[in-house]
Amino acid sequence: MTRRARRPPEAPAPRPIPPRILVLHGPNLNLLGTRDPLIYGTTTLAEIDAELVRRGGARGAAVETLQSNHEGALVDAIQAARGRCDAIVINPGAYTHTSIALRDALEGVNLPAVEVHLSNLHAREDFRRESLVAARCVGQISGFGAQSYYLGLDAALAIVERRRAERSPDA
Ligand code: CA2
Repeated sequence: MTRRARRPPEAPAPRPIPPRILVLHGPNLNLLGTRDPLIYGTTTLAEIDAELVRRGGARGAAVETLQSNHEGALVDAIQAARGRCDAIVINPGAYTHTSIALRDALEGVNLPAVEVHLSNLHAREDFRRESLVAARCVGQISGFGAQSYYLGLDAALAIVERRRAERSPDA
């Protein structure tokens, strides 16, 4: 009787590290759902955050969220994401139109970022048409209400997944 050589048990495929996405909300976005529903909708920030975490989880990603009314706190959060997060989704609120500091922070961490806005910046006052952070983001999503955040998360995850596939095509 011939004996077949026993094949060594295959090593289990390493578990992929879940993508980690940081979602940042700028000043006054904590007021969502309490005022100006015609412009910003009726969904609260807590509801948006919970939905982002849920959608991220369904795609095997960890989503962390932070709202701040302070420019420096947002800069700190962007800097702290370096080496810890894979991408950033950011609604800088009114800092969109004023903040060189946020623009520099995004440039400094070199993470893919997606800019999101609830309202359509191009259908409002002229000063809202300019975004100082846009050039440091992969793209901008504006005008879809809370859905802008969910589209932003989709875009961020697609970018992370594509980059991972490019780095290790056989994984
Ligand atoms: O459309 C957006 O998401 C904005 O980033 C919102 C900012 C505005 O300054 C930007 O031009 C566009 C304002 C956020 C204020 O949010 C509020 C929400 C409810 C009630 C009052 C303010």
